[in-house]
Amino acid sequence: DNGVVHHVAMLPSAGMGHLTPFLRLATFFLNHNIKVTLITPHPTHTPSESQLLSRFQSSFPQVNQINFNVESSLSTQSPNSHIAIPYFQMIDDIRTFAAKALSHLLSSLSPPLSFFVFDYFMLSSVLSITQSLSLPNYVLFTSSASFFALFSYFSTLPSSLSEHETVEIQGIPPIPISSISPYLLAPNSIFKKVFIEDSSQITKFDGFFINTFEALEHQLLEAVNAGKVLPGMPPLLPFGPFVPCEFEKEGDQWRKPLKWLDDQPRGSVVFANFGSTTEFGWDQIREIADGLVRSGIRFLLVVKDKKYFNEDDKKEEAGLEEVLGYELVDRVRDKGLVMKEWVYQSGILSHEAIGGFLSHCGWNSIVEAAWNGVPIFGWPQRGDQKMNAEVVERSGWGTWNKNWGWIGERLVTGEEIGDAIKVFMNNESFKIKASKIKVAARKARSVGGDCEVTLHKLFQK
Ligand code: BUP
Repeated sequence: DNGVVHHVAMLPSAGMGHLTPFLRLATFFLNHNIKVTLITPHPTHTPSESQLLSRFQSSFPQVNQINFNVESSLSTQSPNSHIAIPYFQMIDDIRTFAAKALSHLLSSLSPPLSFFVFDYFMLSSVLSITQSLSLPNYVLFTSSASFFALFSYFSTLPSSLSEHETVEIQGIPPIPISSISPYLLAPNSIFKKVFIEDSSQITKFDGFFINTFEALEHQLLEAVNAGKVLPGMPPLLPFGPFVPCEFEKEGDQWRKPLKWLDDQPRGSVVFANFGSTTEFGWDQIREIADGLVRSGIRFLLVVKDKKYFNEDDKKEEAGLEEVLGYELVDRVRDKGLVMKEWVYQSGILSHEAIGGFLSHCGWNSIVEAAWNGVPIFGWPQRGDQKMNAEVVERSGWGTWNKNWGWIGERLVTGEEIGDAIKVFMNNESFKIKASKIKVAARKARSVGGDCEVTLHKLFQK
C-alpha cells in the first residue's frame, strides 16, 4: 500500500508443529510483498526442523534469517550434533534468549519493523520487550480457535476445575472436562501455572493470528471477536487455512508413498499418522496394524515408536519387522503400506486415493485434511487434541471415539480400531461435508478471499 515497505520479524517456537505454520504464514507474507526476518534457535529441536529451514532458505533467499544459539548446558556439550534437547528445556532456552537479546536485535533491524509475530509459547517473555520498543506485537496461536477460547478464559476459571463436568464459556459450546488435558487440571502442574499467567496478559497484545477459517470455526471466531468470551479481547485474525508449500518436499523420499497410492483406487485408502510428537509403545503399534488389517480397508500407516536404549545408553530405533513381528508384516503387505520415517503428509492427503485420515488431531493435520477435503477419524492423544477433534465432529466431516482415552491410558485393541475404521470409511455424510469444507477452504485462500481481507485490515490498523 502506498509504496511502503512492510517488514515483519517472526520468532517460532521449537517443534515441527510450530515451525511449519510459521513458515507457511511467512510464505503468505512474502507472496504479498512483505519483507520477512526469521529468527530461529540453533540447533533446532529435531533434524526435520533444520532440514525444513534450509529448504525454506533456498526457496526464499531474500528472507533475512537469523540464528541464535540456545544456551542449555546440553547444547553446549554438543553444539553441532542433534542430540535432542528435551522439549521444555528448549522452550526455556528460547525464552532466555528472548529476555536477553531480543530487544537489541529487533530495534536494529532495517527497515524498521511494522510488527513482530511470535509463538504463543513465549507470550509473557516477549510482552515487556515489544512494549518498551512500542512495537506492535502479534501472537501466532498454533492451535484451533476452540482451544484459543479456553486459553483466553483460563485465568478466570475456578482452580478446582476437575470437580466439574464441563467448562461453560459464554458464546461457545460447553467444553467437557474430559477433553481438557490432565496437565491443565492437576492442581500443581507447571503447565497450568504458565497457562494462567499467560492468559491473564492476553488483552495486552495487539492481536492473535490463527490458522483457521470461517467455515471451519465460525461460531468460535464470532464469539471471541464479539468479546463474548472475554471482554476487551484483541482481534483474533484468521489467516487460515495455511497452505502447504513446495519447499516442504524433502529430497526424493516423499515420492515413495505417493507411487504406492497411484496404484490404489480413488478414495479407497485410510491414511494413519499420529504427528511428530506421539510415540506409541510397540504393543499399541501392533494393535493399530492389526486393526487396519481387520478393517479390510486399504491403508497407509506411519509409525513412530518409543525409541529404546542400547547397552551404551544410546537411543535407537527398531526396524519395522522388530516392532510388528514377521507375521504381522506379512499380513499387512496385502492391503497396506507401513512407513517408519517422516513422510510428506500434505502431499499424501492431496492424493485422490486417500478417502480418510486416522489422525491424532494436531491442529496442522486437521487444517491440512480440511484443505484437501479428507474426512477425519480422530484419535487425540494429548494437549489440545480432543478439543480439536470436537471441532471436526461439530462441523460434521469426521468423528472420534471418546472412550479411547489419552495416550497410554489404555491399550486400544485391534478389534476396536478395525470396527471403527470400517464404519468410518463407509460414512457418506462425512465425505460430502469434507468436500464442502474443501471448497470453503480454497475460497478463503483465493485472490480477494478472507485471508487477503484479513491482511488488508491488519495493515490498515
Ligand atoms: Br509425523 C509427520 N510428515 O510424517 P500437527 C508430520 N508431518 O509432514 P504435531 C509431516 O508435521 P502436536 C510426518 O503435515 C503437519 O504439518 C504434518 O503438526 C507434518 O501435530 C506437522 O498436526 C505436524 O499440528 O503434534 O505438532 O506433530 O499436536 O503435539 O503439536
